[in-house]
Amino acid sequence: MRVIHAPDHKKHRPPWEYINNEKFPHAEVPERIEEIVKELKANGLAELFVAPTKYPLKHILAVHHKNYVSFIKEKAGLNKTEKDAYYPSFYMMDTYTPIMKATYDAAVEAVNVVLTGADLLKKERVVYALSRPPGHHAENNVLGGYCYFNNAAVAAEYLSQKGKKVAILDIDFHHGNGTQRIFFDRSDVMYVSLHADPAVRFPYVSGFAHETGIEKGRGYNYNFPLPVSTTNMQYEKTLHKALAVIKEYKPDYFIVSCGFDTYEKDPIAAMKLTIPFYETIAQHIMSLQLPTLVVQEGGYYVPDLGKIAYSFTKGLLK
Ligand code: OKP
Ligand code: ZN
Repeated sequence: MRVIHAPDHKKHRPPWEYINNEKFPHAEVPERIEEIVKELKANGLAELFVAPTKYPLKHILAVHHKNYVSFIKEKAGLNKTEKDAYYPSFYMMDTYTPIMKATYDAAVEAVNVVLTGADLLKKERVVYALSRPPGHHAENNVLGGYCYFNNAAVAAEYLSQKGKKVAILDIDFHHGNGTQRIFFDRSDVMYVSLHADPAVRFPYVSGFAHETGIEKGRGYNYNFPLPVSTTNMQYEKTLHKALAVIKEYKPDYFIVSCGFDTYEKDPIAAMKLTIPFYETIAQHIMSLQLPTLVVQEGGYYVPDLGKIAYSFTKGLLK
């Protein structure tokens, strides 16, 4: 196993999110990732860490529209200090996802983190990519939900070349509308997601069970909306169903969009999963015995993020 981590994300620090015109301190802070790094290293896993290598922009452009990519680069450049925030006027789905001076570089680096992880799957059965900012809400030309470039989607597109099949399991509390949308018409990348019922939770507009794909992608998209206050036991039952679907698909690669905002103390979510249960989730994931790339998405209760990630990692290492 390898853990991929890079420093540039720390300069990307969105100050506020606006929810119904009200201003809240932003939940997606650099300390999230640094807390995970600290705890994994404190538990003797420091030697697993590797820095990412740089990849050409073409991998991002395979998933995102070129005007959208240059929009983020250009708007980031308009900010004079690291505290300036640009709330975009278009290419946006919400008021939670400002472009900061460091956003473009951080988002590019997050993609480098996951692509480095993808390449390491040649020799590792599992790789944990500590990507930040997260990615699963970003569509081809839409940013939102704290996401700019869809890290998991770029990795999936990269790994799906040469006729390979990729399955993405999204276990973040929120539905990954971006990932779903990007692969909705494709059969070579399957998207399977467990998340809080979008009728009442972000992103509201997608993640319903009847969304099963279109054209060639019909039957290759699975949504498992769950009650907002789902417990370990309920979650595990649905996880079994989701993994059965993936097993039957027989993918060559397995990407896990891994959010820890299903945790019982998460400040922006409401499920009831406990720290030891993340080890169980990871064990179930590893039971498929596929080359597995874990891509960090959300998770906002910073004081326990390290413990959650360590619990999850123990399951990956079993
Ligand atoms: C990003 B990821 C909370 C409002 C919703 C946006 C949530 C983005 C989640 N009261 N804020 O999927 O973890
Ligand atoms: Zn989330």
